[in-house]
Amino acid sequence: MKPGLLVAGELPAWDLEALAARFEVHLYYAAEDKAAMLGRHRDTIRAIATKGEVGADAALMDALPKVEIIACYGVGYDLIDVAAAKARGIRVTNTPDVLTEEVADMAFALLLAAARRIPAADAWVRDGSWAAKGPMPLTTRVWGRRIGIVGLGRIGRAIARRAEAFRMPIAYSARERKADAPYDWHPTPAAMAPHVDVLMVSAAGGAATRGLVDRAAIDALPPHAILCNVARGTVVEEPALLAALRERRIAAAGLDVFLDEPAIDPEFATFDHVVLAPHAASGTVETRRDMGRLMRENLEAQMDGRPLPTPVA
Ligand code: 8YV
Repeated sequence: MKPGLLVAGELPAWDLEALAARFEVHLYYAAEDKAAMLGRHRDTIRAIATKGEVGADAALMDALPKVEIIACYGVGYDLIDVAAAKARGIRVTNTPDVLTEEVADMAFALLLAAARRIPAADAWVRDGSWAAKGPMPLTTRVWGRRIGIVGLGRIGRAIARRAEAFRMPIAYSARERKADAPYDWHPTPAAMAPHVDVLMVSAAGGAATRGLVDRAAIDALPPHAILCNVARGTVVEEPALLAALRERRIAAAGLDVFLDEPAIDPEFATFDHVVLAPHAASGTVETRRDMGRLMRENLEAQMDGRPLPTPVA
């Protein structure tokens, strides 16, 4: 008999098909009566597949006492209660590295789109403004501007590599100076903000970074600054960001993540100086296939009693 797998968040069909070869798959996200599903398969579900935006809490773990592993489809596992998992002897894995370059690409896509007003440019051509009114209003430069990266982890470093190619002076904020990073260090985003033209948020989510980019940081940005976030909505103090955008105290923003997803604060959509994306930074076919493969490798390794490829706990 195949072990049971609870799929907590929606996955592509190619992953579900591959998982079905090894597991009895239970689509929790699609179940109308979730409690009934948990009750029915309480003794056979040995693994949970979840996603960054879905996570897994202690109550779910308690409902499935045979679970040995929670595999996250994503690098960020801030919504998985890792302490609760550890206390129950449940392993936790994520999908690092395979999405790093993709997220860094999106960070720059949002930055370029916000600075060069790509959505407005596209509209200018489509709606006939070009022919009717002439050239669109001038935009602002990205290359050579000073970038400050909040969180110099894997993704932050991939963003920094791109920034080097754009000949941008690079700074980063982190609790500790990183001996191997040849960039200017600041202990907090607020300390870094006055010295940058672009504030790029790429820190891990979770309790430790909640509101890290706080009102002080946002208020310390120069008025021509562009803020981009490809991390988690929780990392930025959203009311302060909204106020800065509303009062035009910063020039623009490029945002892939928000405090409330997918029902984001509707005010974001009223700004013409903001470019929005639906938490899609890792969302290419190529990277999602790699993420799915790595998640499956973790699940299968646990079932086979082999070492886990990418454990976090
Ligand atoms: C999502 C992410 O998990 O990796 C992360 O931390 O935020 C994303 O890759 C992705 O949307 C999959 O659900």
